[in-house]
Amino acid sequence: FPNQKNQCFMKELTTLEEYIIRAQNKFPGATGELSQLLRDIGLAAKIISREVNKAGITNILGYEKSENVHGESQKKLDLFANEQLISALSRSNITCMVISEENEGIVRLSGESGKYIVYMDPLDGSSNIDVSVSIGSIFSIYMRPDGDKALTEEDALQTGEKQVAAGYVLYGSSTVMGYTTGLGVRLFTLDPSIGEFILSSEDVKIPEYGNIYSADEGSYNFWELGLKKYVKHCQVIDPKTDRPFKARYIGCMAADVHRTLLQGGIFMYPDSSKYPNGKLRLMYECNPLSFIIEQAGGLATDGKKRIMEIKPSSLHECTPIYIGSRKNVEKLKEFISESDETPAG
Ligand code: P6P
Repeated sequence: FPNQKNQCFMKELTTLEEYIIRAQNKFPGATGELSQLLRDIGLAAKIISREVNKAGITNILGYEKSENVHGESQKKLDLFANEQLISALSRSNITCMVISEENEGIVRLSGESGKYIVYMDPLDGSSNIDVSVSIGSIFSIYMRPDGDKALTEEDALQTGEKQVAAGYVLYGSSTVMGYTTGLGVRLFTLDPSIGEFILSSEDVKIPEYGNIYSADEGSYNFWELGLKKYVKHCQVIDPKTDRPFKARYIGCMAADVHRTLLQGGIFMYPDSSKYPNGKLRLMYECNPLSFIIEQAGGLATDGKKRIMEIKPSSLHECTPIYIGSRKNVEKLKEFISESDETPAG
Protein backbone atom coordinates (compact mmCIF):
# COMPACT_ATOMS: atom_id res chain seq x y z
CA PHE A 1 0.00 0.00 0.00
CA PRO A 2 1.43 3.43 -0.92
CA ASN A 3 1.39 4.77 2.65
CA GLN A 4 2.51 1.51 4.26
CA LYS A 5 6.08 2.88 4.55
CA ASN A 6 4.70 5.95 6.31
CA GLN A 7 2.72 3.72 8.68
CA CYS A 8 5.97 1.89 9.61
CA PHE A 9 7.70 5.26 9.92
CA MET A 10 4.93 6.57 12.20
CA LYS A 11 5.18 3.42 14.39
CA GLU A 12 8.90 4.14 15.03
CA LEU A 13 8.40 7.80 15.97
CA THR A 14 8.13 8.77 19.64
CA THR A 15 7.14 12.38 20.22
CA LEU A 16 8.21 14.39 23.26
CA GLU A 17 4.63 14.38 24.54
CA GLU A 18 4.30 10.59 24.16
CA TYR A 19 7.65 10.02 25.85
CA ILE A 20 6.84 12.27 28.81
CA ILE A 21 3.47 10.56 29.35
CA ARG A 22 5.05 7.07 29.14
CA ALA A 23 7.75 8.10 31.63
CA GLN A 24 5.12 9.54 33.99
CA ASN A 25 3.02 6.34 33.80
CA LYS A 26 5.96 4.46 35.33
CA PHE A 27 5.32 6.47 38.54
CA PRO A 28 1.74 5.71 39.69
CA GLY A 29 1.91 8.49 42.29
CA ALA A 30 2.89 11.11 39.71
CA THR A 31 0.43 14.01 39.48
CA GLY A 32 1.43 14.81 35.91
CA GLU A 33 2.46 18.35 36.84
CA LEU A 34 6.14 17.98 36.00
CA SER A 35 5.11 16.30 32.75
CA GLN A 36 2.90 19.26 31.91
CA LEU A 37 5.72 21.68 32.80
CA LEU A 38 8.12 19.92 30.42
CA ARG A 39 5.48 19.92 27.67
CA ASP A 40 4.91 23.65 28.21
CA ILE A 41 8.64 24.29 27.80
CA GLY A 42 8.59 22.15 24.64
CA LEU A 43 5.75 24.28 23.23
CA ALA A 44 7.64 27.53 23.91
CA ALA A 45 10.74 25.99 22.31
CA LYS A 46 8.83 25.28 19.08
CA ILE A 47 7.62 28.90 18.95
CA ILE A 48 11.11 30.26 19.65
CA SER A 49 12.62 27.90 17.06
CA ARG A 50 10.20 29.21 14.44
CA GLU A 51 11.28 32.80 15.14
CA VAL A 52 14.99 31.92 15.30
CA ASN A 53 14.78 30.18 11.94
CA LYS A 54 13.26 33.22 10.25
CA ALA A 55 15.01 35.90 12.32
CA GLY A 56 16.82 37.17 9.25
CA ILE A 57 13.49 37.91 7.56
CA THR A 58 11.37 39.40 10.34
CA ASN A 59 12.76 42.38 12.24
CA ILE A 60 13.57 40.31 15.29
CA LEU A 61 17.31 40.79 15.03
CA GLY A 62 19.12 43.66 16.58
CA TYR A 63 19.14 45.22 20.00
CA GLU A 64 16.38 46.64 22.17
CA LYS A 65 17.29 49.74 24.14
CA SER A 66 17.27 47.73 27.41
CA GLU A 67 19.94 45.82 29.34
CA ASN A 68 19.72 42.63 31.42
CA VAL A 69 20.76 42.22 35.05
CA HIS A 70 24.39 41.78 33.94
CA GLY A 71 24.39 45.06 32.03
CA GLU A 72 24.36 43.18 28.71
CA SER A 73 22.31 44.72 25.89
CA GLN A 74 19.14 42.73 25.35
CA LYS A 75 18.44 41.52 21.85
CA LYS A 76 14.88 41.43 20.57
CA LEU A 77 14.99 37.63 20.36
CA ASP A 78 16.12 37.46 24.02
CA LEU A 79 12.99 39.28 25.08
CA PHE A 80 10.77 37.33 22.67
CA ALA A 81 12.09 34.02 24.05
CA ASN A 82 11.66 35.27 27.61
CA GLU A 83 8.04 36.26 26.95
CA GLN A 84 7.23 32.94 25.25
CA LEU A 85 8.67 30.83 28.06
CA ILE A 86 7.01 32.88 30.81
CA SER A 87 3.74 32.76 28.91
CA ALA A 88 3.99 28.96 28.45
CA LEU A 89 4.80 28.49 32.13
CA SER A 90 1.83 30.66 33.08
CA ARG A 91 -0.64 28.35 31.28
CA SER A 92 -1.17 26.09 34.27
CA ASN A 93 -0.86 26.49 38.06
CA ILE A 94 2.31 24.41 38.15
CA THR A 95 5.08 27.04 38.40
CA CYS A 96 4.98 29.54 41.26
CA MET A 97 7.89 31.67 40.12
CA VAL A 98 10.43 32.09 37.33
CA ILE A 99 13.96 33.47 37.66
CA SER A 100 15.26 34.57 34.27
CA GLU A 101 18.51 36.10 33.07
CA GLU A 102 16.30 38.77 31.47
CA ASN A 103 14.56 39.77 34.73
CA GLU A 104 16.38 41.16 37.78
CA GLY A 105 13.91 39.90 40.38
CA ILE A 106 11.70 36.84 40.69
CA VAL A 107 8.70 36.68 38.35
CA ARG A 108 5.72 35.41 40.38
CA LEU A 109 3.25 33.29 38.36
CA SER A 110 -0.32 32.04 38.59
CA GLY A 111 -1.14 33.32 42.04
CA GLU A 112 2.09 31.81 43.38
CA SER A 113 0.23 28.53 43.93
CA GLY A 114 2.41 26.27 41.76
CA LYS A 115 4.78 23.75 43.34
CA TYR A 116 7.72 24.28 40.99
CA ILE A 117 10.35 27.03 40.62
CA VAL A 118 11.88 27.50 37.16
CA TYR A 119 15.21 29.16 36.41
CA MET A 120 15.99 29.95 32.80
CA ASP A 121 18.33 31.54 30.35
CA PRO A 122 15.74 32.06 27.64
CA LEU A 123 18.24 32.75 24.89
CA ASP A 124 21.81 31.72 25.65
CA GLY A 125 24.54 32.96 23.32
CA SER A 126 22.70 36.05 22.10
CA SER A 127 25.82 37.46 20.47
CA ASN A 128 25.43 34.69 17.87
CA ILE A 129 21.91 35.72 16.79
CA ASP A 130 22.85 38.33 14.17
CA VAL A 131 25.39 36.04 12.50
CA SER A 132 23.13 32.95 12.37
CA VAL A 133 25.30 30.87 14.71
CA SER A 134 23.80 28.43 17.27
CA ILE A 135 21.91 29.78 20.27
CA GLY A 136 19.99 27.99 23.00
CA SER A 137 17.51 28.07 25.88
CA ILE A 138 18.47 26.56 29.24
CA PHE A 139 16.09 25.64 32.11
CA SER A 140 16.37 24.30 35.64
CA ILE A 141 13.45 23.13 37.78
CA TYR A 142 13.19 22.96 41.60
CA MET A 143 10.43 22.09 44.05
CA ARG A 144 9.07 25.01 46.06
CA PRO A 145 10.44 24.23 49.57
CA ASP A 146 7.37 25.04 51.68
CA GLY A 147 4.05 25.55 49.97
CA ASP A 148 2.39 27.13 53.01
CA LYS A 149 4.51 30.19 53.74
CA ALA A 150 4.68 33.27 51.51
CA LEU A 151 6.97 32.86 48.50
CA THR A 152 10.35 34.59 48.84
CA GLU A 153 13.58 34.84 46.85
CA GLU A 154 15.17 32.64 49.53
CA ASP A 155 12.97 29.73 48.36
CA ALA A 156 14.86 29.82 45.05
CA LEU A 157 18.38 29.72 46.56
CA GLN A 158 18.83 25.93 46.48
CA THR A 159 21.92 23.91 45.54
CA GLY A 160 21.97 22.30 42.12
CA GLU A 161 21.64 18.86 43.72
CA LYS A 162 18.02 19.81 44.53
CA GLN A 163 17.05 20.14 40.84
CA VAL A 164 14.12 17.86 39.93
CA ALA A 165 14.69 18.39 36.21
CA ALA A 166 16.92 20.41 33.87
CA GLY A 167 17.57 20.77 30.20
CA TYR A 168 18.26 22.89 27.17
CA VAL A 169 17.03 23.59 23.66
CA LEU A 170 19.68 24.10 20.98
CA TYR A 171 18.65 26.17 17.95
CA GLY A 172 21.37 24.96 15.59
CA SER A 173 21.46 23.19 12.22
CA SER A 174 18.52 21.36 13.80
CA THR A 175 16.55 22.21 16.92
CA VAL A 176 17.34 19.72 19.69
CA MET A 177 15.80 19.52 23.15
CA GLY A 178 17.65 17.63 25.85
CA TYR A 179 16.46 17.08 29.41
CA THR A 180 16.93 14.94 32.48
CA THR A 181 14.69 14.22 35.48
CA GLY A 182 17.52 12.37 37.21
CA LEU A 183 16.98 9.13 35.29
CA GLY A 184 19.42 9.73 32.43
CA VAL A 185 19.54 12.17 29.51
CA ARG A 186 16.99 12.16 26.65
CA LEU A 187 17.43 14.03 23.35
CA PHE A 188 14.66 15.02 20.95
CA THR A 189 15.01 16.58 17.50
CA LEU A 190 12.34 18.93 16.15
CA ASP A 191 10.74 17.87 12.88
CA PRO A 192 9.38 21.22 11.65
CA SER A 193 7.30 19.48 8.97
CA ILE A 194 5.06 17.98 11.67
CA GLY A 195 5.87 20.42 14.50
CA GLU A 196 6.93 17.64 16.86
CA PHE A 197 10.06 16.93 18.90
CA ILE A 198 10.99 13.32 18.01
CA LEU A 199 13.02 11.11 20.38
CA SER A 200 16.54 10.79 18.99
CA SER A 201 18.52 9.43 21.97
CA GLU A 202 17.01 7.79 25.04
CA ASP A 203 19.97 7.47 27.39
CA VAL A 204 22.92 9.57 26.27
CA LYS A 205 26.33 8.82 27.82
CA ILE A 206 29.29 11.21 27.43
CA PRO A 207 32.56 9.59 26.27
CA GLU A 208 34.90 9.00 29.24
CA TYR A 209 37.67 10.86 27.37
CA GLY A 210 37.57 13.26 24.41
CA ASN A 211 40.05 15.14 22.24
CA ILE A 212 38.26 18.48 22.10
CA TYR A 213 38.84 21.41 24.45
CA SER A 214 36.57 24.44 24.37
CA ALA A 215 37.42 27.85 25.83
CA ASP A 216 37.68 31.48 24.76
CA GLU A 217 41.47 31.44 24.23
CA GLY A 218 41.35 35.15 23.41
CA SER A 219 41.27 35.57 27.22
CA TYR A 220 44.41 33.42 27.72
CA ASN A 221 46.39 36.28 29.26
CA PHE A 222 43.68 36.78 31.92
CA TRP A 223 43.86 33.11 33.02
CA GLU A 224 45.55 31.57 36.05
CA LEU A 225 48.76 29.59 35.49
CA GLY A 226 47.22 26.12 35.99
CA LEU A 227 44.73 26.63 33.18
CA LYS A 228 47.42 28.00 30.86
CA LYS A 229 49.49 24.87 31.54
CA TYR A 230 46.47 22.63 30.93
CA VAL A 231 45.77 24.18 27.52
CA LYS A 232 49.44 23.76 26.56
CA HIS A 233 49.07 20.10 27.70
CA CYS A 234 46.13 19.74 25.26
CA GLN A 235 48.36 21.03 22.44
CA VAL A 236 51.26 18.58 22.97
CA ILE A 237 51.82 16.18 20.03
CA ASP A 238 51.21 12.73 21.50
CA PRO A 239 49.16 10.32 19.33
CA LYS A 240 48.88 7.83 22.23
CA THR A 241 46.61 10.27 24.08
CA ASP A 242 44.98 11.58 20.89
CA ARG A 243 46.79 14.94 21.30
CA PRO A 244 46.95 17.65 20.12
CA PHE A 245 43.25 18.10 20.89
CA LYS A 246 40.94 20.01 18.56
CA ALA A 247 39.88 23.48 19.76
CA ARG A 248 36.19 24.24 19.30
CA TYR A 249 34.34 27.26 20.74
CA ILE A 250 30.86 28.36 19.63
CA GLY A 251 30.29 31.15 22.16
CA CYS A 252 26.99 29.57 23.25
CA MET A 253 27.33 27.38 26.35
CA ALA A 254 24.33 25.21 25.43
CA ALA A 255 25.90 24.45 22.03
CA ASP A 256 29.42 23.85 23.38
CA VAL A 257 28.11 21.57 26.15
CA HIS A 258 25.80 19.71 23.73
CA ARG A 259 28.80 18.98 21.48
CA THR A 260 30.82 17.92 24.55
CA LEU A 261 27.97 15.61 25.65
CA LEU A 262 27.99 13.86 22.27
CA GLN A 263 31.69 13.94 21.30
CA GLY A 264 33.44 14.19 24.67
CA GLY A 265 36.17 16.57 25.82
CA ILE A 266 35.92 19.61 28.07
CA PHE A 267 34.28 23.05 28.09
CA MET A 268 35.86 25.70 30.27
CA TYR A 269 34.82 29.17 31.35
CA PRO A 270 37.29 30.01 34.14
CA ASP A 271 37.55 32.75 36.70
CA SER A 272 40.15 35.25 35.60
CA SER A 273 41.39 38.76 36.25
CA LYS A 274 38.66 39.80 33.78
CA TYR A 275 35.89 37.78 35.49
CA PRO A 276 37.04 37.14 39.11
CA ASN A 277 34.00 34.89 39.77
CA GLY A 278 33.72 33.55 36.24
CA LYS A 279 31.17 34.83 33.72
CA LEU A 280 28.62 32.05 33.49
CA ARG A 281 25.57 32.03 35.78
CA LEU A 282 25.37 29.31 38.39
CA MET A 283 21.59 28.85 38.60
CA TYR A 284 20.47 29.00 34.98
CA GLU A 285 23.52 28.00 32.94
CA CYS A 286 25.96 25.96 35.06
CA ASN A 287 23.64 23.95 37.35
CA PRO A 288 21.23 22.71 34.64
CA LEU A 289 24.03 21.74 32.23
CA SER A 290 25.98 20.15 35.09
CA PHE A 291 22.91 18.03 35.94
CA ILE A 292 22.77 16.91 32.29
CA ILE A 293 26.49 16.10 32.07
CA GLU A 294 26.59 14.28 35.44
CA GLN A 295 23.53 12.23 34.43
CA ALA A 296 25.45 11.28 31.25
CA GLY A 297 28.47 10.14 33.31
CA GLY A 298 30.62 13.29 33.14
CA LEU A 299 31.86 15.84 35.68
CA ALA A 300 31.25 19.53 36.35
CA THR A 301 33.40 21.53 38.78
CA ASP A 302 34.38 25.08 39.62
CA GLY A 303 37.98 23.83 39.80
CA LYS A 304 37.65 22.73 43.42
CA LYS A 305 34.13 21.41 44.09
CA ARG A 306 31.13 20.04 42.21
CA ILE A 307 29.09 22.81 40.62
CA MET A 308 25.90 21.25 41.99
CA GLU A 309 27.18 21.52 45.57
CA ILE A 310 27.62 25.30 45.45
CA LYS A 311 25.20 27.01 47.86
CA PRO A 312 23.91 30.06 46.00
CA SER A 313 23.79 33.40 47.82
CA SER A 314 22.05 35.31 45.01
CA LEU A 315 19.84 34.50 42.03
CA HIS A 316 22.22 35.71 39.31
CA GLU A 317 25.64 34.84 40.73
CA CYS A 318 28.42 33.58 38.47
CA THR A 319 30.87 30.71 38.87
CA PRO A 320 33.89 29.35 37.06
CA ILE A 321 33.04 26.06 35.33
CA TYR A 322 34.97 23.13 33.87
CA ILE A 323 32.55 20.52 32.49
CA GLY A 324 32.76 17.41 30.31
CA SER A 325 34.30 13.95 30.10
CA ARG A 326 35.40 12.48 33.41
CA LYS A 327 39.07 11.94 32.45
CA ASN A 328 39.41 15.37 30.84
CA VAL A 329 37.96 17.20 33.86
CA GLU A 330 40.08 15.15 36.29
CA LYS A 331 43.24 16.06 34.32
CA LEU A 332 42.26 19.76 34.34
CA LYS A 333 41.75 19.62 38.13
CA GLU A 334 45.29 18.19 38.52
CA PHE A 335 46.74 21.20 36.70
CA ILE A 336 44.62 23.69 38.66
CA SER A 337 45.53 22.15 42.06
CA GLU A 338 49.26 21.87 41.15
CA SER A 339 49.41 25.56 40.31
CA ASP A 340 47.53 26.38 43.54
CA GLU A 341 50.19 24.46 45.49
CA THR A 342 53.11 26.00 43.57
CA PRO A 343 54.47 28.85 45.73
CA ALA A 344 54.30 32.25 44.02
CA GLY A 345 57.54 33.79 42.77
P1 P6P B 1 32.38 35.06 25.68
C1 P6P B 1 26.76 33.64 26.12
O1 P6P B 1 26.69 35.05 26.32
C2 P6P B 1 27.40 33.03 27.35
O2 P6P B 1 26.64 33.34 28.48
C3 P6P B 1 27.55 31.52 27.19
O3 P6P B 1 26.51 30.94 26.49
C4 P6P B 1 28.86 31.39 26.44
O4 P6P B 1 29.52 30.17 26.72
C5 P6P B 1 29.67 32.59 26.98
O5 P6P B 1 28.72 33.53 27.49
C6 P6P B 1 30.48 33.25 25.90
O6 P6P B 1 31.24 34.26 26.53
O7 P6P B 1 33.08 35.89 26.74
O8 P6P B 1 33.27 34.01 25.08
O9 P6P B 1 31.63 35.85 24.65
